[in-house]
Amino acid sequence: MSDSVSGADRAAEGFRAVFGAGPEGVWAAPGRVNLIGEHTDYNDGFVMPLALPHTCLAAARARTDGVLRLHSGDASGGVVELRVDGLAPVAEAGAGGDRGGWAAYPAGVVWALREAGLLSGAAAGGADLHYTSTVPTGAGLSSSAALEVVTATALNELYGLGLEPLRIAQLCQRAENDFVGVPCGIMDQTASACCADGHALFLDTREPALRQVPFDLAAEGLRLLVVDTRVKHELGDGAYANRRAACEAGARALGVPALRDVAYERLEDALATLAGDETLVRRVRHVVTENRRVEEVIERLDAGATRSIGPILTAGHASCRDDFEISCAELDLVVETANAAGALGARMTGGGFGGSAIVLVEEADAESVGKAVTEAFAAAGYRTPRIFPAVPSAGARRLA
Ligand code: GAF
Repeated sequence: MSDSVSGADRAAEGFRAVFGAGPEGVWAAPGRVNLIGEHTDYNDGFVMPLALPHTCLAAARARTDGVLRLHSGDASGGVVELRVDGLAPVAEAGAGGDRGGWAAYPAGVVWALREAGLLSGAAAGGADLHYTSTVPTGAGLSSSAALEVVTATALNELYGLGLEPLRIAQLCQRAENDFVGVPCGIMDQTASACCADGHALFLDTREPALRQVPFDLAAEGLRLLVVDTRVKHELGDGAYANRRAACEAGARALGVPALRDVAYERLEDALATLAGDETLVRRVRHVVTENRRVEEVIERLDAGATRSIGPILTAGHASCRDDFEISCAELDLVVETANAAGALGARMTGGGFGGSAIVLVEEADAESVGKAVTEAFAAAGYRTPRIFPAVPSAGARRLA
């Protein structure tokens, strides 16, 4: 029995224990790492995530009385009971700084479905959902997006809505932006909804358009390590919104709809226009060069030159660190140590200010590089990092 099948059994069992009868089905949605393209998604730019084998599972059953009952096997606090017709964004509901806890994410998805006019008749009846997740939380690996996407995927089938995965991702982003109040882009939800086994996902966020790019590391004798630094710096939340605002200001100053519209070949001209505002210069330079790095990585992967993406990943890290200023000492230490120990390349992944880095290594070097990072963390007095391989895995799906 595979892990996901036994996981589905456990999720169904958990559902039965909480709600007293079996679920109609069990669904899964993964966390992600981003190979390249950081803070480009809200600039109409390019990203290239891949799904992890770690998933959030939802065992679910439709109801007919307009009630939503949510339970997590990973959180304390019991069943959260809400009325579908009473759902209101967390900020409006006055839940304050805590954003309403974990249940705000699935509740936000139901709200987004309702706001999109998708919940009428039987679909307005509510549901019982029990969750259990193996996606590390607070590690920048999109545990929240996995929770949103598994909820939407389950309800899509339970209610027969016929939504495509990309539409599911958009509704989940709406839930996070407008219900929970986090101004994220579309990358994480799209990765969780749309990724394919053995592939990285090239997403042009403007169209939006998707392309599955073969990324079979094992066949090439390579490994992509995830290094979860196990730190999350407090300034992360406000700083994300601050970076987004800076990008919007940069686009306005340059007279373009989004920084996507600044061609890499015209970057120097654009930066000259912004001269005098050094922070804006750095922010714009990151986004424009990062979009170019995504294109370069795809060119190399299409040419079968996977090893040669290593230096591009490391250059991406330098840009995140120096121009976008979203790295931190722990992430920098991973990148420096891994590269010095023989990695092909490394970079922070996700929003930044803590969370995880990725390291591309020859399979034969994976252990020694991981050991070097762990020892460097011990020497610096940091918490022991959690290191595991990122195996490109499937997006959201039904398990049972
Ligand atoms: C977070 C956000 F949720 C994404 O939308 C993206 O902006 C990412 O940070 C940075 O690339 O994961």
